[in-house]
Amino acid sequence: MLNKKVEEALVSQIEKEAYSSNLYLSMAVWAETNGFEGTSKWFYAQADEERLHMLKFIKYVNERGGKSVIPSIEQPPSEFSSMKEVFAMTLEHEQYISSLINDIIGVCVEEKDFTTQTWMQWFVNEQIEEEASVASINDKLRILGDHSLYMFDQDIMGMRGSV
Ligand code: OFO
Repeated sequence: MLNKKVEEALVSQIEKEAYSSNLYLSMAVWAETNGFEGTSKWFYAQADEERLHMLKFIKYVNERGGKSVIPSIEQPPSEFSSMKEVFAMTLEHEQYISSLINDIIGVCVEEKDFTTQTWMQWFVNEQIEEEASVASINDKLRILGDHSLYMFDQDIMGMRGSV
């Protein structure tokens, strides 16, 4: 049976992953309606992965004797000023998610739930990959500058890590 505090921490992450998915859907829409087809594909794929993260939390909580609650989700921003802004926000968001994952692990340790702590390791690795992948996209954008966005958009799917 899942410890109450651990269950609460896991259930609160369901909303964060759902928000991540919708945030990236919103970015996909922005990219698609601004002519950046490659970038929109990247964000649609990213949104699908975030939904899978959400499902992982839902299933784990239920399997361990808890009960997942499906939350309402805050509306993400829909207007972005530039490609640079979109990816700077993405990196910041992933860093925020990594800090939440660490907090959940902190609760697991406090409550001596070492099974969930071990299970959470998958998310630790996932965040390492996602942060690295988005940071390298930000580097590429900085190097290319605003005048080579066509090339960037053509290349971006090749920069997808195994997330
Ligand atoms: Fe981006 O890994 Fe889930 O939120």
